[in-house]
Amino acid sequence: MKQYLDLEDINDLDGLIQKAIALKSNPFNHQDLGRNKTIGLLFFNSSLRTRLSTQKAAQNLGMNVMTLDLKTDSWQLEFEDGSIMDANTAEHIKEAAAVISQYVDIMALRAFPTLTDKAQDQKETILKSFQKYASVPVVNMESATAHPLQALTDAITIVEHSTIKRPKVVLTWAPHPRALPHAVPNSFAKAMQMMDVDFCITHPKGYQLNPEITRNTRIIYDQDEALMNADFVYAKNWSSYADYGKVLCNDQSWMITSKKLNNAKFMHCLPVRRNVIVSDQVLDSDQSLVIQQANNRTYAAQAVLKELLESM
Ligand code: SN0
Repeated sequence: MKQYLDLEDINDLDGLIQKAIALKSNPFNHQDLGRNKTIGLLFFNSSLRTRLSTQKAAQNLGMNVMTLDLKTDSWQLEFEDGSIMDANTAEHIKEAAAVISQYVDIMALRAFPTLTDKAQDQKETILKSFQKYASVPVVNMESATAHPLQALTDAITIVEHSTIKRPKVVLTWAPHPRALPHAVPNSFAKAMQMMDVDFCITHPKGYQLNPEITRNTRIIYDQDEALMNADFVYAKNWSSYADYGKVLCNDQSWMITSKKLNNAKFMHCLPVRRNVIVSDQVLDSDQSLVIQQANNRTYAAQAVLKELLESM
């Protein structure tokens, strides 16, 4: 593996899931692989799980870790080619990415979407600029349109907790007071399309994800119908894609309750708004996998970093 920008960078998803599960049993087996190698974790946005689990994954492989909060601790970066930099941006991505590449062996980046400029978000300007001007592998820790480390985690969690060969997996939209990105549902949908699962998506009208991502996946507008006989229910809010970045619906009847969940397992990437996205009763029950899911973030990241280190 030469980079991990999106799920397309995975050759064999089933194989990578098994490698991650093996790392979970023996996390310190490859300490020599990362010796004298450094990962740089670069954040434009907040993080809890991604920052700590990626650091832990790197440390498990014997790597050194450096973290930089680009939004508060560094210079404001310019991404436009040919720009006359006489306003707020102090450093061009050309210099920044080249310089950081001399300090690290792998660069990991978090850069959320604007949710106002659809064209810029769809182009993945920030992630792609880092990739273009960096001379080391780049890992996506959630970009404008994708969160592939989360999706790999979700795939691992479903494989670990499946009791049948082809489980039914439902991705359901849930309400939220703020406008949230499409990265998590996009990547989850892509991962499910790569697996042998019975997958469907349910959301209110107006909340269609990018059709290039949902492709042939069944969309069911009636949430009760979609949830029927589900084995895994993955809840997530996202803002409208068509009416870009807008909150069109706040219908609390879309919140996941124990009654709606029935016998299914509950999944969410976290952070989750209690009693908005999902009821306390669900989150506090044995049917919730959110804590186990967050634990798997370490082994998903470790499996990816191991592939990158082995390709150097
Ligand atoms: C992010 C998102 O993409 O939806 C990160 C998820 C891993 N979530 C949020 O921004 C939630 C913030 C909130 O106010 O609840």
